[in-house]
Amino acid sequence: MNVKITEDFWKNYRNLVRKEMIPYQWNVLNDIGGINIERERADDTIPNEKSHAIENFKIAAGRTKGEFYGYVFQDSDVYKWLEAAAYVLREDDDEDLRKKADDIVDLIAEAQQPDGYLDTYFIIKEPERKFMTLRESHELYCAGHFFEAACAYYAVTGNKKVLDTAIRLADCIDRHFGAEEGKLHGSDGHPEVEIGLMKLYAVTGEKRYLRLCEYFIGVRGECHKFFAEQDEAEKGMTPIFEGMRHADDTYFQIQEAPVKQSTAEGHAVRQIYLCTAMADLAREDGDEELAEACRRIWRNIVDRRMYITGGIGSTVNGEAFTLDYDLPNDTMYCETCASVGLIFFAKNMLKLEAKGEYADVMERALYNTVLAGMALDGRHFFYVNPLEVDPEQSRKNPTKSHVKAVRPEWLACACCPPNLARMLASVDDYIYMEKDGEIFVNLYIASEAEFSINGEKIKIKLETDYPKSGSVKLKVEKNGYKVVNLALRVPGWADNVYGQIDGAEEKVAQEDGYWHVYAEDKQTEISLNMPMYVERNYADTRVSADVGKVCISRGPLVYCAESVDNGEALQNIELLENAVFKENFEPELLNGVISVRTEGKRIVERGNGQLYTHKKMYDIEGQSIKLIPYYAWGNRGENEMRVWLREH
Ligand code: FUB
Ligand code: ZN
Repeated sequence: MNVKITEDFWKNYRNLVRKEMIPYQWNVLNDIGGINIERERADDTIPNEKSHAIENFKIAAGRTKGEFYGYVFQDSDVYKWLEAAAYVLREDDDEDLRKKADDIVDLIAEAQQPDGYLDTYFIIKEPERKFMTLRESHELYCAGHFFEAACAYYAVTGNKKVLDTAIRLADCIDRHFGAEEGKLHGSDGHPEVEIGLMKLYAVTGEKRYLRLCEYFIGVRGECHKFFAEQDEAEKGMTPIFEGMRHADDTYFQIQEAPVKQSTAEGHAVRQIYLCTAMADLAREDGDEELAEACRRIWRNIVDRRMYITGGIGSTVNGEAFTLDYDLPNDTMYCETCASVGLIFFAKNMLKLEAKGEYADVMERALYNTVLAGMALDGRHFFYVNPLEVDPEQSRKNPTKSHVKAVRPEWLACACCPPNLARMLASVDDYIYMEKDGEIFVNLYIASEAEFSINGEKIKIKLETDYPKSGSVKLKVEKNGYKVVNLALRVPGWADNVYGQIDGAEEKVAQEDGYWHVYAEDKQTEISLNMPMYVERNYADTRVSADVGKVCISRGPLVYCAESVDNGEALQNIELLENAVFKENFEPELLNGVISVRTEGKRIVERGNGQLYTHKKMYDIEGQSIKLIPYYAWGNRGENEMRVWLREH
């Protein structure tokens, strides 16, 4: 499958990745330029002077002398950058970028130890503790990110060195971990290596990597004992990651065997990365029990623990899921990486079974939390994506110090920015899916794609200005005589959908969220019209944070109010139950958005200064309200913002 994006909305993002994110992140990782690195929350122990990520590799390779600096998983920032660079090069070659990426591959290979071991923290700082502190060490987490980068870079450039380095590392891990006697019987406190191993298996066909992935997933239920033994052996030594040792079992995803799990627990990124690998493995192995576990966790997330923006993780404590319907809007976590991970999980669920609802969630997370994770300039990033923010409270209330109102230039814990880069650079991989001889269209992103199915070459031209409108035209072209089966997703948000095939009206019959059609002739034109209206959304009343509130959306985009448009104290503005909404495309606003306006109300304080009184001390006045897409918030300076508004 070969896909080229042609639509402005996404082309802009892709250009941003190529022209801004990749060079900018390169500078950060190389400590070039005076970039201000913010701590992700108020905690003086967080290392925020510099990235040092590439310098760590240079020291490990013996090219320079110095100390390791940064988080123990700093290597993964470089790997994610390399993976993003691979996707950028896939779209269009760029000599300078390829040279930089090749040089990074050389450096990584040089840092690798003769036995295949690779992790700069342990090579530089504590070689005697290699594989001794898996609860905290992130050694396999970093390896997983390297495997992902290596597979992507090898596929695009044919660079054999990167693949060989990855294979040597995988073999080293395989020699050390497994059920056999003499090996380590446990896994990493942060799932990720499993995703990387599945990719390495796909590229190399080496079954040991598949089985190692299976081992790492299966052993989690027994990791408690493994970690306890490692803790015991380490007694008296300085923890690798201060504070992490005492996190509970759900944080490390070791509370039970994943195959038995029913709810999404603990650290959201860890949980979602684990699920991503579980779904991939379940499909590859035809393991129905594991697939069932994936379905249960999926249901729990989507029906009870996910924000309307596709954010996950309700608390900063352990960056974690909490309990059903606990979805506070102002103290939540909603880490950018967690929504990127949710997209990975959704994609693997789709590969397991083609159900439109997986793509619905993919779209929700992508167009809302993931895009909001980055400023429109491609150089500022959120780690945490609130649905409600008051900058003054974030500054002064310690329980909200993680909730930032303006995206920092970089973060000490920099997992999110390069994760965003690799996600946006590879969005073309999420548009279509081939499954059992059928072409599924999951995301409506204008593009040209070529497929080869059962020996037949098929070209698809997808024309649309989505998400501005929901009109989609698919031009299917083929040379042979075989019928092409297509499935167009009918998004969960869409009503009154209608379709046409070669100009003739067709009923859009839906099965599992798809409209299945086929193209017989050499050229077939299929249209799908999904009228986009301004819609109100209400939460289940068990979500106490949203009771009495309404959220506005239009197509896949969730909307929000900012005080720059609506005045301060957004808690006091109210949308009317029978409001009439006006949509207005504003080309100059936030790179061109459709804003939504309506006449609403505002509570106006008329108190006498007393905090509490026996009678209402406010008036209600009319107020014009303006809403913008959530993904674009926080691009006009420090500002209050709310997704859920009171309803009058
Ligand atoms: O532990 C590595 C990364 O740092 C996690 O994935 C993020 O949530 C952040 O904690
Ligand atoms: Zn992150």
